[in-house]
Amino acid sequence: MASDVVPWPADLAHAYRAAGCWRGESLGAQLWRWADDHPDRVAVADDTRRLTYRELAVLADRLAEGLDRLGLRRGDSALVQLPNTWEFVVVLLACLRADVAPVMMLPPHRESELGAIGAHVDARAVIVPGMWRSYDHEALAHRVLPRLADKARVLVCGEPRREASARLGDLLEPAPGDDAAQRRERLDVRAPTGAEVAVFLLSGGTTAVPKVIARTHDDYAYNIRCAVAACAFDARTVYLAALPAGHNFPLANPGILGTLAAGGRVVMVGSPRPDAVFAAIEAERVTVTAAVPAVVLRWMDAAAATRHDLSSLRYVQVGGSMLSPDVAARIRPALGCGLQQVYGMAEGLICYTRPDATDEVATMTQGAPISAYDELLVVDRDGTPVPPGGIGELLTRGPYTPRGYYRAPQQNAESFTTDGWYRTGDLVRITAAGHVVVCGRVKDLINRGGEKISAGEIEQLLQELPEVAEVAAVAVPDPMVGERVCAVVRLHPERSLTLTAVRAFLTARGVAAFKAPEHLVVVDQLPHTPVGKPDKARLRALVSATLSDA
Ligand code: OOB
Repeated sequence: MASDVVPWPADLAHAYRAAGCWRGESLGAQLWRWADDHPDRVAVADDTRRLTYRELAVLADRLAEGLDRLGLRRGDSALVQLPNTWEFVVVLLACLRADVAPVMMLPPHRESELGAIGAHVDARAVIVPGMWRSYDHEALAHRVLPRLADKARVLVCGEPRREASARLGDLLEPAPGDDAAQRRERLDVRAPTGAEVAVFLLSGGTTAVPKVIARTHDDYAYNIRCAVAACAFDARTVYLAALPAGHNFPLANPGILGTLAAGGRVVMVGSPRPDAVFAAIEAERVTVTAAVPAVVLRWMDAAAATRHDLSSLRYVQVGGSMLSPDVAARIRPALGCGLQQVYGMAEGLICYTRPDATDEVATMTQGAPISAYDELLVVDRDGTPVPPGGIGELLTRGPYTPRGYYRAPQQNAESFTTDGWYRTGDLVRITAAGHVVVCGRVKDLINRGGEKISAGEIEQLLQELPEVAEVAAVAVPDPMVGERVCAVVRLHPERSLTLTAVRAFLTARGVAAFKAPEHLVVVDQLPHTPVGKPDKARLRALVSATLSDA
């Protein structure tokens, strides 16, 4: 595995260790430190179960050995596609204890995503919920098995319907003579080093060649510590995970792992719908939660009429896509809590406005980096640094921003400079006080309510349609979700195509539903750039003119 992960240069790795950023301790080993410190405190709750820190550690260890019995070995990986439930947290920690890297898939992903990513990482297992929202994830998992490693297994959280699947509940049961202390020792002995892969995150806008980010124990643990400090999480923190837990934001910024590291309580809720979220806030006295702008807008609309008591909520953290200053300013009046803006990415860099920020900073900026070792550089199209305060593409490096994607040398040549800077594809300016303001982007993706959709992926798929001569996918601004996908197509002579047909085709190809175009514009000619690529700027103008006429 090691050679597939681009390492930090040796001198920097040494410096990060010397500075105490990287401690050489696995994330799994930390679990027992937390459990020893406060065994009886509630660590995780959902609407079916509450687990203390000690129960969580015992269950995670049991499952870690269960994964071993299923044939998963140190250094293997497993696709994890679970909704926000207590089991998600147990599975995550079991993987970290077993040195099996979880690949953080999302519940809407289908064959296309699970297959491509599972093949890319050579996954040894798929961990799914069985039935979830009327969809059979167990059947989905079995369909993708042929693309995964030899003898890969399906593990079902719930009641499996096929004999070949393993049942998560069975692996959580104590075996005769179950001895937590001995098991803990057995697992401690095989604990990974800091440099090994802890989790695989998916990059926003996964392309045909999946962009998978290997986060090491050292780098992720450091990221989590810095996020906890920047957000002042502590033992009194009650964090509600309402966004899909596999995203870097709710997973570790500070999210689930940061709350546990701080000794607080994590509350898992299966949907970001206002009714579910408000009920959980009231029931658990939630103090902080995270949302993308599209979700916080729904909460704000619903809050006026709610009968639930939201008074425990101190902050809502908002990030993942553009938040307008106007919406930002309405959060406190609508929800009765403060706003913390977050600008971050699965690739590493995380910025926050701090809890004690002035209203102006909290509403107008996306905050400052969490580590003094984060390097930020704003450059123009030629890669030349712009003058202070100027707008340009943000490049970044640092102790928790890996130097390349996993097994993707060609993609890396594009996405990273030769001296290791990650090209975020975001247009930003940095204020005199050091706060980042996101102004736009140069990368070709569509940000639909925080879910990133690669234009290239949609174009490649739609090009398979026999009716389509040429296609471009562009973002259409939307007041609720920020952006929606619009497919602009030139058809072969005498052919026709409807939006319904486009969407049905993508469903049949096993593509996550959130990626399907919500607008279709048929044109006689696509505008091109001088090098012959579809001219996205002109296309966006054309689409907004066409749709506003309609
Ligand atoms: C988060 O992570 P990803 O990997 O899904 O997406 C990263 C991209 C950024 O490059 C940027 O284009 C966009 O999402 N983004 C924002 C933003 N935060 C992220 N665009 C405008 N304003 C913001 N505040 O989205 C993510 C990961 C960790 C924490 C928070 C968000």
